[in-house]
Amino acid sequence: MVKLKIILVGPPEAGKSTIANFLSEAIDYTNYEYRPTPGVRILEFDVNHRNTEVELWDCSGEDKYESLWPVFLWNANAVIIVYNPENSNHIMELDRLSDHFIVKSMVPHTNALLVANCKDPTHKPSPPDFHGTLASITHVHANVVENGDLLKSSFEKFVTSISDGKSLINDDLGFLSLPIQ
Ligand SMILES: Nc1nc2c(ncn2[C@@H]2O[C@H](COP(=O)(O)OP(=O)(O)OP(=O)(O)O)[C@@H](O)[C@H]2O)c(=O)[nH]1
Ligand SMILES: [Mg+2]
Repeated sequence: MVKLKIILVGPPEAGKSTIANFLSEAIDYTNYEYRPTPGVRILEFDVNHRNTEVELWDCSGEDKYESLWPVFLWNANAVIIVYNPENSNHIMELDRLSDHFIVKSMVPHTNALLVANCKDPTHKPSPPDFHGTLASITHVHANVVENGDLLKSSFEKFVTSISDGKSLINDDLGFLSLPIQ
């Protein structure tokens, strides 16, 4: 059994909890009133029927929980950054998030995924012109309501690539994902 800790991070109201609920099939993900996640919520579920157990950490995007970022990152195998491409504040936040959760964390770039969560499916903004780390990681567009299948298949592919990579190395190397101070 391969166990993976995957953290979902990103600015407030980006849609992390909606995506976490959808992927884990935990509870209804549609039509719910926005309730900021207090700190973090941990969801456990199997993926791909291939002996992979995912521990998905649905992390709060609020600044007041920033002191918990090292806890979110502790022993993480992978990072998913969610943002709303229609929100310029979210786009401005991305460099800081990738710097902490990818660049300084030593989570390999292959274990990082950038998700543009378009809440309005009729509006397809062109992708921002990313540089550096953000340009080097896989970037997918998502809309759980309109195109959940695509999000689910992207997530499953991502999990498969991480668990394949993990089986090649010592499972106990999770400490490498600690941020460099
Ligand atoms: N229509 C639509 N609404 C969405 C979508 N994704 C998220 N929302 C709505 O956006 C709001 C915020 O979503 P959340 O998933 O709670 O946001 P979050 O990123 O977890 O926010 P924090 O916990 O504060 O960091 C909710 O009202 C959701 O219903 C989507 O794909 N389509
Ligand atoms: Mg949330």
